[in-house]
Amino acid sequence: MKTQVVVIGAGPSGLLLSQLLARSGVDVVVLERQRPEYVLGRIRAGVLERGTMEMLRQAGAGERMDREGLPHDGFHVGVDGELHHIDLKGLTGCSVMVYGQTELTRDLMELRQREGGVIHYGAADVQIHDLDGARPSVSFTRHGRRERIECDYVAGCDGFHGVSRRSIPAGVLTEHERVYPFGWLGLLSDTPPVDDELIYSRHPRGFSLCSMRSRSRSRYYLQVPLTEKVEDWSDGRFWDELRGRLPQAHAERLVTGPSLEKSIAPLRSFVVEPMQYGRMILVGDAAHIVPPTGAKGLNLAASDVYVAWKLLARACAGDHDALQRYSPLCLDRIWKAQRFSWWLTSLLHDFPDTPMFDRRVREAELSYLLSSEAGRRSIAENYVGLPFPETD
Ligand code: RFL
Ligand code: PHB
Repeated sequence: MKTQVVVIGAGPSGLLLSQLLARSGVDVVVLERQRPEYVLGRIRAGVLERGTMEMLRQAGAGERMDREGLPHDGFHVGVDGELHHIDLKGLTGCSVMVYGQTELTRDLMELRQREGGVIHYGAADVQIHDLDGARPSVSFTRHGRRERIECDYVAGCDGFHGVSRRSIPAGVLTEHERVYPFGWLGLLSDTPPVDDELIYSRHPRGFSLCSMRSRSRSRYYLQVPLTEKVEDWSDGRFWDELRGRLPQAHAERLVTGPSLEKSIAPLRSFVVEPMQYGRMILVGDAAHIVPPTGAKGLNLAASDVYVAWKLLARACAGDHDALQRYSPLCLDRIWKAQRFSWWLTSLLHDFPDTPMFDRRVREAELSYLLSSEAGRRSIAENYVGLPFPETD
């Protein structure tokens, strides 16, 4: 088998990149380890930046998002029981869209299928060969048979635990990492959201986030120590703890119900440099992870896809040096999003063992920023998303 680009991973990055490349006339094959139902079962991101929305529309996958997504012109920050409003629209002229990653993935999957895209699900033991030569290939096992695809380029879109990053020889990559001493316990329920807008709250008992998927489906998160087990959190315990961290009026009107999903995600900041080796580039979570506080993970994946799409299309048209520009173009925006996600996480979460002086300074920083229009604008600019890199 032969193709121009092999995309490894059919999460949001792999699906969106393959769709855009195919529309630009590039021949693409996608290899995904899991079954489609498994990929759709992962409950993850909920907030899309303007640039991400625009990419989905360009890919021809924006119709249901525009119909069913919930545009949000602002969000709230709760500090010890008091709400502060960040007016995204007023401060930046931009809004964000609440539309679940599951829905976005479903839209892209169906579109790829309708347009005849090749996605091999259940591709086991993917191995990447000859990345530093002119003719790489990717082998995998499917239906008990080993198969091999020759290609010009490989796009590693296989997430943090994927095979692409690990296939780069030792000594080439530098990894930057910060692991946080807590995780997020998430709960999804068919209950109306407690507020029209998202609420990110700081509280002595720990951070909480009230988010949503629709007007009748809510997504809530609680900061929990890494030692917690999801089995120890009955729905009742979750709702009681959330009520305890919300401002009183919200606690009183919180509508509770049985959970549809409950899971704990550890928080991590991670960046690998460079994001390209020979004829392979790393895209999305394969190259970087942010703590979810700034809602940046999926959106960073989308801006990587934008650069990858433009440069791979150019490389496939004969400009073989185009990929050299991928890493520097992406990393500038990635580090700015890393900074914002780390900073918001630091301000809003409770860090055990923090000296009192440091706690008081952090409280003063948050209080200052929320009371200053310049401070709120800085938060808003980062939240709605910094401009995409210029690829021309
Ligand atoms: P994914 O989604 O991990 O997809 C990678 C795909 O690759 C497959 N794969 C392989 N395939 C073949 N061979 C192998 N060896 C393979 N190894 C892996 C996997 O099965 C999978 O299908 O990475 P991608 O596409 O880069 O997308 C990244 C996003 O999923 C991620 O950044 C976001 O979910 C992060 N995130 C959020 N991002 C936002 O922009 N806004 C948010 O509001 C937001 N909230 C969140 C989040 C992530 C969370 N968790 C659980 C980590 C909230 C949470 C709780
Ligand atoms: C979500 O709805 O899952 C969500 C929203 C905003 C975040 C993180 C997660 O910052």
